[in-house]
Amino acid sequence: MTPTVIQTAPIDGQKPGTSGLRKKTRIFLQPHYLENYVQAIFDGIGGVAGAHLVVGGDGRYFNDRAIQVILRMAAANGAARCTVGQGGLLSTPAASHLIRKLQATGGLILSASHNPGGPDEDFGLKYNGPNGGPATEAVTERIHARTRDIDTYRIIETQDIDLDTAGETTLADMVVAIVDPVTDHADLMETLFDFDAIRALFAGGFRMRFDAMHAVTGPYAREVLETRLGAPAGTVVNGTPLPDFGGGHPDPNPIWAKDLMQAMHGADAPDFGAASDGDGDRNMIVGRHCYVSPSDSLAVLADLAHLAPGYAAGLKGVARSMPTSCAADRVAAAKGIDCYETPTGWKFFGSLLDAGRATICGEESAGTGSDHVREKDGLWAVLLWLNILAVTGKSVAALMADHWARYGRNYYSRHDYEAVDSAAATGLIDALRARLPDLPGTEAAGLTIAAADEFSYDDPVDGSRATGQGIRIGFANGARLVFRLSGTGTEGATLRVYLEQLETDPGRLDRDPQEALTPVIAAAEALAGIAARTGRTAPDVIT
Ligand code: G16
Repeated sequence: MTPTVIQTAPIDGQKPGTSGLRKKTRIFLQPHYLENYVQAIFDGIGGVAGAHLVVGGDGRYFNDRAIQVILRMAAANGAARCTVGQGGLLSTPAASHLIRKLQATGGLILSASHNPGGPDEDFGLKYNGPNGGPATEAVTERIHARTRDIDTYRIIETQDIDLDTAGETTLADMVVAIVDPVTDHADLMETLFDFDAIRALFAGGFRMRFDAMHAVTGPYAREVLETRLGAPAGTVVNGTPLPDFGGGHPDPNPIWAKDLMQAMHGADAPDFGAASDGDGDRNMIVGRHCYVSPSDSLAVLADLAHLAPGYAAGLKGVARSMPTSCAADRVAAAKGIDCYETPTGWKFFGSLLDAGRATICGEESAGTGSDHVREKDGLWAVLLWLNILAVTGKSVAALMADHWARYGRNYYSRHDYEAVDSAAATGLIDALRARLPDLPGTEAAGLTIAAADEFSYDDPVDGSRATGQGIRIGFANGARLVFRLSGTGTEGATLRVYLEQLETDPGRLDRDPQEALTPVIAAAEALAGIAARTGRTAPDVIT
């Protein structure tokens, strides 16, 4: 089979965002769109001659077709081997693990994460490097640069590969290995957690509901929770991956995982609830009548991870993205370990994990993970929680009360304004930026501003610098406000406003977060003029 060289031309807008290229599916379906981007990835990483690539995705609409194209292009570009998840499925953490385990060159992961799927919804593609983590900024920039001067791509014209049958086949000179996507990841989980203790928990009548949201984690969760840990059949709900996620948003938060929230707040609520997203890297944790915010989850896991065998030696350090609440910082301080503050994007944790500076990382956007892979890992977070619940014998609510009593509570919320006019959103951020030097010492809605800056990050390991990573406003009373534009949306701009208020008064640790944050919400409006600039008087999503 001789590779065909197809003439093409650059297509505007192929700039990767926070996590690879995410666009409306119909944009990806345009002639040459996918092919241009795949060739730009191959060229941007210096070619794939002789390479071993891991390929898989979250099963959304176009996943299977795109994989066929990627395989034919990999073969045409001289790759030696592609390892593909059976049925084209690989959760993002499972792909990260496979890259590391097989010492592959890297991987192509097809997902738009928590965004809905279907011909009129979203699609995405990202490249992960040899450490199993998302491409660094430098690699991403090379890929983007290549999209801007691309003139040809290489592809083999042949029949489709059977993605559903495990085993090896060839495509021109390239070996294609179709592998069970679940087993390796489940085996890795067994090395980290006390499966006997969790098994005993379930055997004792502990009840759990895991909502896989019709996305990729269903088979992983069934294997681990129901088959290996003995949770009753039916513990995993919505466990079959569907191309359109059953018409929902596979976004594990109280808004989109409403059924789970209702079940966990009902009269006969299970002891523990969890959900994961489209590609299995995000998680939501909820106890009986007790939602745990992602920032609090990170802090509790950092505090109690030593109760799991894989972390018994303690943590080397903790890292969180800048907008994530500062709850983990106080845990790190109490333990005498470093806490790193990075820009939004899991790619920024990679160098800290590789260098052994951080063991656990987390983000307000429902991602937590550790150095076992180089991605966030939804099922990992759920299992660490289960391990902690099994060892302590406490409920989620009791653990949270203990945590806040010891460390204080960072009331936290994120307000999202979606599909905002891009110019209006950029104007809002620009106006705030211009005022930063004058803000300290002034008041916003009665709160005194102590500090104001735009976040920049100097990676302590590789020295790379990332600028323009969000506007930070710190208040004298311990409150904090962050404004940033999302890098994962596919329509207009998404303005994210992150709100935080530290509370240490023991009598005020059990308030409704939105109520506790009312003064900070007012300060955000006073400072940014959100309603006037965007025409929106309320956020679209509050998490
Ligand atoms: C990605 C990144 C995360 C980031 C999230 C939201 O997650 O890996 O680090 O926190 O997007 O980013 P933004 O605020 O720019 O929309 P995922 O789960 O979507 O791959």
